[in-house]
Amino acid sequence: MTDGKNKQYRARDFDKKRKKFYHLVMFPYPSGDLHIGHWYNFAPADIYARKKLMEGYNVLSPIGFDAFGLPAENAAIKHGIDPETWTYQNIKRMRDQLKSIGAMYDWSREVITADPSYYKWTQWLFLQLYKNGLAYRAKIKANWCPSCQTVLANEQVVNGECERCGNQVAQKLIDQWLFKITDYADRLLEDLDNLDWPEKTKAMQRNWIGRSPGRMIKFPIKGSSLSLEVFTTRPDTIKGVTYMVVAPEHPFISKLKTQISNVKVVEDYIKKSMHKTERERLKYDKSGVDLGLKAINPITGEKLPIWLADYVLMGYGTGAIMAVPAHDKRDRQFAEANNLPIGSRELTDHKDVGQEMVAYRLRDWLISRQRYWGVPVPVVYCDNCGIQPVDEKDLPVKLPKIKDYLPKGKPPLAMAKQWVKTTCPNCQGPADREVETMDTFVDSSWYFLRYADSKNSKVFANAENLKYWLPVDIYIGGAEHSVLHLLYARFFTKALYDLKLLNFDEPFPKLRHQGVILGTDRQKMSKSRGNVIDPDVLVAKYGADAVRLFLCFMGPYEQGGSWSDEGLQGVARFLNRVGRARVISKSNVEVTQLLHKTIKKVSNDIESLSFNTAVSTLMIFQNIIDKQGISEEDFTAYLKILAPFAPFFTQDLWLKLGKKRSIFDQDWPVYNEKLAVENRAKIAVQIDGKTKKIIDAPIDARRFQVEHQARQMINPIKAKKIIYIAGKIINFVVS
Ligand code: ANZ
Ligand code: ZN
Repeated sequence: MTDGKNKQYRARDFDKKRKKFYHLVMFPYPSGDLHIGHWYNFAPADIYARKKLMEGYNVLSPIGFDAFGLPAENAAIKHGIDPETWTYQNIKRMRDQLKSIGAMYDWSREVITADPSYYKWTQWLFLQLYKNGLAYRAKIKANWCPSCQTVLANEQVVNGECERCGNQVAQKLIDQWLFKITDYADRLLEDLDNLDWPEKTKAMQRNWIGRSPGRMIKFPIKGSSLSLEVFTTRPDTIKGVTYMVVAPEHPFISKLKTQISNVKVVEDYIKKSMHKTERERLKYDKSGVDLGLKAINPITGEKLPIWLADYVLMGYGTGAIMAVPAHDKRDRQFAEANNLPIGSRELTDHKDVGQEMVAYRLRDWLISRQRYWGVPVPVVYCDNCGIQPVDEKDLPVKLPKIKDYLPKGKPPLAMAKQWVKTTCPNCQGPADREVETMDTFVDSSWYFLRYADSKNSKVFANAENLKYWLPVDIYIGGAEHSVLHLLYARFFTKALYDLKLLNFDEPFPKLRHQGVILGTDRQKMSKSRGNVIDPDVLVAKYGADAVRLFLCFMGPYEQGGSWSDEGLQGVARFLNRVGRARVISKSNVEVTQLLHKTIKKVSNDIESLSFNTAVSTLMIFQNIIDKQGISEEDFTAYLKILAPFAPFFTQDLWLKLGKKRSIFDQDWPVYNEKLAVENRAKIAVQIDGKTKKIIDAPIDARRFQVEHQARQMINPIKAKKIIYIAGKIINFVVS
């Protein structure tokens, strides 16, 4: 049903009859093993896609592989396998595993970011950014792992140590490629307001961008024509300034070197702080050195000592501050530690001192990787012409085969001597290729565009296809991507919009995150705890449909839940009962009414990704028909709404009933509003007779359904007894 040759799930470009629906899940990294977390993202998301298909949409539900990155290279170093072989073997295995989920992927559009046919366009997009001033090379301080011999991104540094090898990370100034995402800080911030995203995710992005409006104030330096510029959010505290602080990297220091008395001490201090990571500096040891220089307060005329201290960061504001110990806690601690005056608390109305300035926490995006298994940065270095972009017609710059993947101070690509030697596209003289590769976040910042036209070899995607399919209608994936991936993809989209390559500037207007699955012990799944669930084993034993259903039933999709083997067996029994349903000539009124209520509830629940309540609604319906039987007409409708949850099982039954073709070619059942009216009740959820929450449930809801709903809101860990008064109260007796 879901194999690659089946054309049933191929999305059709420019379908005139149906509205498009672009349904997207975050593509996996081909680690070689599809785990239950992947299942939890993909299986319930597929239920949504299948319902859209049955509702008559032209659904695009693509899948691919985010195939570059370190694990392949580390496997190569450890086991001597070529990263390409390792990656493509894993992809082959994961394709089969993905097919076992029973998702309606359009495999004809599969993308693999490590394929030259894909990364040709990653390189092309890089060149567009480069030619428009959005990609640049600069000497910047980077986290350097002396053991891996490579630069690390901030998120790869955990407590000052390399995430991979655990070695102490050092700081090193090196030339690197960056994308100018800071140019987009304001738009990335403002446009969040219009996105239908989880509030928490938006808050994290706001925080990451960290926009802070304040003022830039100049303090003249005594005995010099220079002045020191500070960034402050509290210009009204200027009368309380008792000293100034500059960051160790501040250019001011080399400019005034001749006037600094204790140069040796200052240089030692600078050297020490250059070894610290940013995180270590923020730990704040209150250390610093007095430069022996004086600044003049522009309001009071007071002379203020200028200190050097590494709690002030060069990358924020102006890299220098006015310190106000009477108002600022950190300044106060520093003053106390270094015998500096505390000063007055007096506030001034000189709010207009200096000039307006906005500081951002957001830094430019460092995309250089000194590793092998990534997209080569498509530029060359020419002795005459400097950095030159590779001619677009010469793309892709293919990764050469190499033997030794260990970085040795220089990136591994530097060892491919033949490959490195090339000619300059500008003067035709000898030139060297760039040996750095791009961060894999670059690959995943545009893959959703490629799906619109994944086989195109002339452009990254045809403009008409892009216009038709994008933006994505719903994007579903893990909350761990709240900041980086989602921010970078938004940046790319905005930059390409400005370059007139796209006609929209937000890629994912609607985003949802699935929750996390805990083990049966309610702990995070991990190999060391031994509570990891292997989906392949479960699929072999219970079938994919049961696993899909249980993932839905386990808890609210966006919150997650804990695994339970009994729960899985429960949904498997439920499917058996559906298979044994007694089909009679005519349903009774109660069954038909309940069917329409069920259609309504399941339709709405899938729409809001409330898969758990949808499944319990289906189960309640099954309980009734177990007793009463059901007409073929009603049973057919029931099967259709069950189909997205259990695609294999329902399709089998569908054919057994003598129906033709696929159940997924059928229209989604429409409920009759008159039959579906539901009498609902407010039910008090109590612990020991005290009302904790009120839930809203159908008046005829079964006890287990109400209990299930109640348990999602409160946590009566050890209820001795549960008293249910139908339609009124559910009381968990705990003591
Ligand atoms: C004087 C002052 C008085 C300050 C006061 C704060 C409170 P946010 O809100 O995070 O933007 N600052 C400025 N640049 C800095 C840097 N590069 N490294 C460390 N600290 C820096 O913080 C802005 C405040 O952080 C600025 O306002 C400055 O201290 C400090 F009662 O100036 B304030
Ligand atoms: Zn040249």
